[in-house]
Amino acid sequence: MRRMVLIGRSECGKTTLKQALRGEKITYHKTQYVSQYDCLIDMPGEYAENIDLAHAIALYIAEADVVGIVLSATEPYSLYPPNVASVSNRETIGIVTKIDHWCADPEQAAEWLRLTGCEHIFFTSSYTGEGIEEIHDFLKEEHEICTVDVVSSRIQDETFDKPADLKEYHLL
Ligand SMILES: Nc1nc2c(ncn2[C@@H]2O[C@H](COP(=O)(O)OP(=O)(O)O)[C@@H](O)[C@H]2O)c(=O)[nH]1
Ligand SMILES: [Mg+2]
Repeated sequence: MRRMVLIGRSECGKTTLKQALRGEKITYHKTQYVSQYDCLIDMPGEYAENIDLAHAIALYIAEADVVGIVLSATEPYSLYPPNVASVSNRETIGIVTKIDHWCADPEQAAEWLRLTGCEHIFFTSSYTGEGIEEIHDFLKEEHEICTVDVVSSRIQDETFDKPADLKEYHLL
């Protein structure tokens, strides 16, 4: 899975989305610090709301493969300046959250996210699970991941179970 950093104001649904993406039980948890060692980097909304903290967002973008700009479908306004997605050199996607909410206006949120420069928009509800699979598919690695286990079992097979083919390794 590619590493994604979630950016968005407090209460827009980042932590709940993270729980849904990880298949965890949905429980309210106020984010107090950045989970930078995780595959999903979640940060307190204050980082997006406070200019002094906002500078630190660049550090976490550098740690990630994908930037997820999160906006709730219930928002009456957008926090993001136009074309802000272009300041990052990572692939940037827009994530509309809370589409199940009774006062949700997903298209309005998507329009604001398109203005930031996001071309790919995901419509999600962490409560109903809508859109979660699409994000999983998007974050999937394109190539096979070679874990230490895979490498060591291949070495075992090739070196110990049969004599090494020296021609194949261009040693003859
Ligand atoms: N209706 C609805 N509410 C949600 C959804 N996701 C989050 N919430 C609620 O929105 C509030 C803030 O969510 P949270 O994930 O803590 O936001 P964060 O501050 O961005 O991490 C909580 O009360 C959640 O239960 C959703 O998909 N649908
Ligand atoms: Mg949070």
